[in-house]
Amino acid sequence: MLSNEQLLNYEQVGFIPAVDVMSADEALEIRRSLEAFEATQGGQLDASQRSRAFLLFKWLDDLIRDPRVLDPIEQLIGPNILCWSTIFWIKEAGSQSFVDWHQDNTYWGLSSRRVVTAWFAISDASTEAGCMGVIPGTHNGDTLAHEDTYHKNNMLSRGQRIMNLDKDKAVLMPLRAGQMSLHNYCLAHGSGPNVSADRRMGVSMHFMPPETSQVVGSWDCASLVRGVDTYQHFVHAPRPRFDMDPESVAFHEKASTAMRDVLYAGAQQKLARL
Ligand SMILES: O=C(O)CCC(=O)C(=O)O
Repeated sequence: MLSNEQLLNYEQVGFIPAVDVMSADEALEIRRSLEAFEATQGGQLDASQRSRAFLLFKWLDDLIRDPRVLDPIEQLIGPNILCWSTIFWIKEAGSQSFVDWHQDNTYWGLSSRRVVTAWFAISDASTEAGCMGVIPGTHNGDTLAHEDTYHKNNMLSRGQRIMNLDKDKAVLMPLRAGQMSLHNYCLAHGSGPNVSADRRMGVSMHFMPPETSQVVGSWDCASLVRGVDTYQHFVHAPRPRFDMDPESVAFHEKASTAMRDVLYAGAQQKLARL
């Protein structure tokens, strides 16, 4: 559980840097499951498999419902919780991949400013490996101007980045495998390349209160992971009974396409990144 001090600090700075979720051994089991799947298709995940993969992998559906993840989320947004999406962030050892500074509320079409990202470290996300950094307090200000760069190494859909950002106050959030960081999705955040000898493997989970609505896409879905949803603004996603359950895989196609349409709304190019 988060302390009162952590909760107060979250309101002010917009993030909580390192919360223990599980042991490194348990995280390694997750890594093994993911890498076993990657191996079945001869390498890395496809773009569409990066997003909303809780519809593909039972272990990820379990993670978005894990009390060790949800208890802190409940303290931040209340007892009724929808998971809008998950996204894999995998940087290969020595890769130049980076995530430029951005605020997610700019692109996700969600009406709420209270969406929380839990970024879970499947492998160590050290400073060397390109852990995430944040600019404290930016969640409380205006949404900053972004530009689409389509930079080849930027892992974001459009290679977007905040223009004219003062990065002097940036804080890095290194995590050990099995820990998560929490941040408000309006907070400016990003990460550098992975210069370590191991893959940096993480999955972000995006939680919102059910009064949230989708204001860009005409159809959207979410998973009810705790409590009740009296608003029904999102179609509730099915749960996979096992990895690659054909019913939830079929739903994933619609769900990941809908998310992609929202992320690329108004963009000049659609890249195969998400
Ligand atoms: O993995 C990263 O470095 C960035 C992740 C991110 O942008 C997010 O979780 O919203």
